[in-house]
Amino acid sequence: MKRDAEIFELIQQEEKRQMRGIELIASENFVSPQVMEAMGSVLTNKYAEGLPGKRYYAGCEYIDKVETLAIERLKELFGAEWVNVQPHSGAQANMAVFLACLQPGDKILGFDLSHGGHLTHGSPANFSGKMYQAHFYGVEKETGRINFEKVYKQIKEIKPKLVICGASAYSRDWDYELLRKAANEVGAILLADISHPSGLIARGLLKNPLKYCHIVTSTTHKTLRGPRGGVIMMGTDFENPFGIKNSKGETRLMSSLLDAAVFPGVQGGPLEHVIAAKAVAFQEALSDEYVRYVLQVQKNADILANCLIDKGYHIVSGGTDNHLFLIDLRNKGISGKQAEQALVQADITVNKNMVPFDDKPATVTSGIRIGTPAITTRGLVEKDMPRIAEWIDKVLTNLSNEQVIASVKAEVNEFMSNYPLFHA
Ligand code: DSN
Repeated sequence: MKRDAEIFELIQQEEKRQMRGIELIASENFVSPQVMEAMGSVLTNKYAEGLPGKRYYAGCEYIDKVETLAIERLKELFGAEWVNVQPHSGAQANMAVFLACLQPGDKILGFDLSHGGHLTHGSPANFSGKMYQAHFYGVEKETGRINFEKVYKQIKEIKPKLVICGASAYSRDWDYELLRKAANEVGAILLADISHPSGLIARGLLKNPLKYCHIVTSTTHKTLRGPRGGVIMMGTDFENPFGIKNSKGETRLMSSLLDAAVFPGVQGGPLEHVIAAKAVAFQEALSDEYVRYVLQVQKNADILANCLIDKGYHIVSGGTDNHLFLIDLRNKGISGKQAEQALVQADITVNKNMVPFDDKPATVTSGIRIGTPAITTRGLVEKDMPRIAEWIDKVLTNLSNEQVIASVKAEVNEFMSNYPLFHA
């Protein structure tokens, strides 16, 4: 068959784009060659609806071993007692949890999207806000941080059926213990969506919610550095203390309700090539090299945030505990959209992002989000952060000066030509 020159040419162009730029989108990363090899394997040819040992299709003897390895490695990585590795994405992992635990119209309480939360935590634009009665908590105006005592009180007042913690743009750690205390007092289920910091949590750099939350979801492609996808995990809350029933009205263990919510609830056949790549990434994440990697991600984020503070930028909450931070650009008189557009001209990729109490719409925003997982995978370390801050500042203070932006782009391209996509 004739090779599809058009598509492969575009893939090559995308590879060049990734190679020449500084990737600061906090949710992106570069996978290892073996993760990519597993994703591009013959496993994509196989249907395997069901779970290992309980499939609706024949010929799953190798697939079963692959998925079992993914399950075992993920359990070890987070200290989980039960996991499901089939969700195609973080959004679908969350959807499965909602389907298993809630009835339409039930109250949920999540972190406000405009303060750093996620669409699937109750946004009116998402199924979670359309099908359930969504309430929100946010950060304090003065500190840019969540006041967990206040959230505790909100849980007691609202009495939601599900409390969601976790964010896509929050740079501080979470008080899972206090949230669980409040959840227990009102009989709520506590879900942590750790999609962003999961790699740092896995290797002990941040608190592990599996100790306190009934259910934990994550994507696998951010700090965890695996293929695009999702997972669901549980620590010890198997008993279904809430007496949730399945579609036949029978009380079931939470784990089997969640399995059934993934398939046949919200998905069909699992992507076994992606599950194989997840297994490879989980094994990588169990290695000593990966501990060094996540430590470096955290150090790079801290140093980059401080270099930008020194240049007069306002970092929401004053810094970071994890892999990312938000810059509130209002004191610089520019919007997130302008900043994003100018930086990408210099091959520095960030995303515009709402900041807490933003007065601009989501299509414009007053901020940008910056993360270090991808540049750290390429091999950048502490000494490189001042230079990146210098380039960012140069672009943002010369927004309409094409010559200055072109000179930064040339320096960025020259600098990044020294680094492979995946620094082993
Ligand atoms: N789009 C992801 C992020 O950038 O954080 C969240 O789904």
